[in-house]
Amino acid sequence: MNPLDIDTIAAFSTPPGESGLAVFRISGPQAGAICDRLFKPYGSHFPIPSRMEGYTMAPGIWDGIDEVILACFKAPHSYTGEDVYEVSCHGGPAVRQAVMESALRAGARSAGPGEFSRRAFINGKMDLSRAEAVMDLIGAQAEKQAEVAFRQLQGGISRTVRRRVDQLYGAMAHLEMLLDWDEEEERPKDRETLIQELEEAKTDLQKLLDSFVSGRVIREGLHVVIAGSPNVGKSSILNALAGRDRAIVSPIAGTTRDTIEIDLVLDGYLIHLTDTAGLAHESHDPIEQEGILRAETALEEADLILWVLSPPLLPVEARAVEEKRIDLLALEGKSLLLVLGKDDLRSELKKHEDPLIYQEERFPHLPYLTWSQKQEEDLDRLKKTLISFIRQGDLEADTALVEDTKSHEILTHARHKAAIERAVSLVNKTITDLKERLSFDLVAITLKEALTELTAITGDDVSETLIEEIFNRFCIGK
Ligand SMILES: Nc1nc2c(ncn2[C@@H]2O[C@H](COP(=O)(O)OP(=O)(O)OP(=O)(O)O)[C@@H](O)[C@H]2O)c(=O)[nH]1
Ligand SMILES: [Mg+2]
Repeated sequence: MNPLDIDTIAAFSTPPGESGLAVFRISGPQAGAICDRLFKPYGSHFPIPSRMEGYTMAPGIWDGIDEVILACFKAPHSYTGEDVYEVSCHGGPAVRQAVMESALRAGARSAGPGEFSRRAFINGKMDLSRAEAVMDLIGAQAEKQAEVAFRQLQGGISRTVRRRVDQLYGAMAHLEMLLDWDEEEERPKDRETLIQELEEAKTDLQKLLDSFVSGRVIREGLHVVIAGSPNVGKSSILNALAGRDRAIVSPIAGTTRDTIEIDLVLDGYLIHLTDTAGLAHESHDPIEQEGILRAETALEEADLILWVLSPPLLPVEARAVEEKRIDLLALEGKSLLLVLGKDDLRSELKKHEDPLIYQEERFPHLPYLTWSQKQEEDLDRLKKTLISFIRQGDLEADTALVEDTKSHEILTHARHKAAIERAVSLVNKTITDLKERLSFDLVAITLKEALTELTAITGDDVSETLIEEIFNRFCIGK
């Protein structure tokens, strides 16, 4: 595109409100000329690339309103690959408005969401998965989220995917060589070698897919829901994990009537924790019924359910209803941890009232944890179990033995996962077609489709609509 056809965009990179400083960015061919009109240097010259210089705002309506620092990054050595000017001004509403209005008046256009990053992508400064990582890094609330985003930003996923793409291109080259030969010249060994190459690529892609379970949880946070009958100690568990009295706790059954959601960070991992209204087995109170409905919705969205069973155990009829509910959740493939609560009362209980014996008899297949809010080590154990679940998808793994997120590449985006899944299924089809002795030109078409899926992850081969969709999710000023 002719550089004269590209307009110059401007936006604040810092959020609205009062702050010590605010950062304003201008990118495009006219960025220098616009700044020339807007700011008067303290010294005699315009900024030297990549050096901070002091300015006042130039005469005009906003004359004398602020002193700013300008940093200039000349194309192509900038975030967007264009000329970029970064203005640090004071971060109040009037100054922000002054800077923005002056820039627009001087010929800049207000940048849309993600437009700076979109330009960086178009100018080859970063690929699509790295651009997505920029957003993840900005949105990261917990250390591990930031860690995986930063690794993606450094090109971790791009490199892994490109290695797999090269692998498939290798197979493609092999296939094209065979295509040029006569059918009679084909040896069975050629097909076998090709199948082997494709099998290797498939295994590597599958390995990457397997990392998505923990990758998604790290990126989005783990949704943990505390559920069970009324008065079993659910809210007390939420408060213990939160380290503060967030939910009301009382000996009256039905204290929690609505779902209570909090975010907490454990060992750098983000957890969305939800306390629910006790699942009363018979209720005619419309508010309680609504609470139970909300609890059921939370259960549907949970990655992990802490089902609390505490003494006294329920009467037989209600117990059967609860057991059915737990069985159903397990059948649906939900991850369940039975929390055998009020463990401090166990020594006073008769055998038929003991939750531990009950669990062994009725739910021997489900993982469990004994819990008392009066035993400090129980909180530690519960936290460790949650961390091991995030890292390994396993409630009983030893956290000391579990690999850390740094040790291998992790897939965190649903978009990447879906593309790899499609690629795996296409590679599979290629293998089957080769085994069924389909002609090489047909096999090549399927393999090409698999390659297209993978290159869409890095954006090497991607539709305009997808680019639009991805960058529209960005914030303004990035
Ligand atoms: N002995 C003992 N009592 C506990 C423990 N945990 C909670 N309790 C008590 O059990 C009662 C109910 O606790 P909550 O945390 O409000 O129980 P809940 O399951 O949230 O109850 P609802 O919101 O009514 O469904 C309170 O009196 C708590 O003090 C525990 O570990 N040991
Ligand atoms: Mg409660």
